[in-house]
Amino acid sequence: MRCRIVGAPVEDGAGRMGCEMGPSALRTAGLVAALRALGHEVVDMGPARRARLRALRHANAALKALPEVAAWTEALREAAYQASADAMPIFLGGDHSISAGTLSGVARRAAENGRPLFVLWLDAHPDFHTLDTTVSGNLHGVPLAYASGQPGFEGYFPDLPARVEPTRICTFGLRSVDPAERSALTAAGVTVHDMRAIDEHGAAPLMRDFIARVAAADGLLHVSLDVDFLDPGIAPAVGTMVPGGATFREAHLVMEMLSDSGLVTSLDLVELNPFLDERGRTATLLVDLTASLLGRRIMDRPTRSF
Ligand code: B3U
Ligand code: MN
Ligand code: MN
Repeated sequence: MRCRIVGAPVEDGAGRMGCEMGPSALRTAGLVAALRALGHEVVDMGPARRARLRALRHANAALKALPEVAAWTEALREAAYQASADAMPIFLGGDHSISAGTLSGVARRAAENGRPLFVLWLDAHPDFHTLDTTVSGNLHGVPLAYASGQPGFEGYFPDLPARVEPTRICTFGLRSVDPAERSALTAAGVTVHDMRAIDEHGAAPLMRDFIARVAAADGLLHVSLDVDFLDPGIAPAVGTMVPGGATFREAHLVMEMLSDSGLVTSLDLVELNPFLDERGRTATLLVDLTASLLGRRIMDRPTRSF
């Protein structure tokens, strides 16, 4: 497999600073070497560059950094479209607003190739606010709504070349959902496997069903991994700590099942805030999860010290 690493040092969409250092921390934690050790060709594209800012005014006074996030979306959409031509892009966030760009870029690629695009959204939050419904105004709360064509982004975010069909989205690990998001998710037909469902059924059968759907449709699969999918006890480097997240083994099992499926065509690693990390443990965990996604088996896990 050829992987293209694309840096997205963005923190404008988060409520606090630090995610800009995410790509550096993931590189320091050995992402490139880990993937090469698995036999993959890794091309590090370096950081993407933000597009030009446009003055934007919106009725929702809570919105923060709208021109910045819109400009990053434009740049990352292009970077994602290019990088997905001949490789599996791995986007290093950056806060989750980067997925507005990465998803719209890979969606355009999928549409041009005549393949349905599926999305696995591993996150405590659905990030399904629109510019009108967000209360915090932090734009890492909107990328999934934007990329799936929910209304209200026209004239602010770039026009969508192709939208992600909401019924092909599976959110996994949710445990913090705002009322406006809940009704929009239901109306749009997005699959929701919240933490309660994972507790009750286990991650494996839920993943197996979703993977079977993607395989049956001959789909492409974009995985978006927000650090807060993981329990804060194992992944402290995150701005918003939401208790009750995925365990170490639940998260690895998801990645191992995805690896076995051979279906994943693009990946986001987002919301790592290295300023809040403890001796690099969250960055290291993300590298190990990515290695599991790309073929590292449990019996191959080397001993690590922090
Ligand atoms: N839904 C809330 C909280 C949130 C979303 N994403 C994160 N936090 N990381 C919001 O601000 O929109
Ligand atoms: Mn998120
Ligand atoms: Mn989140």
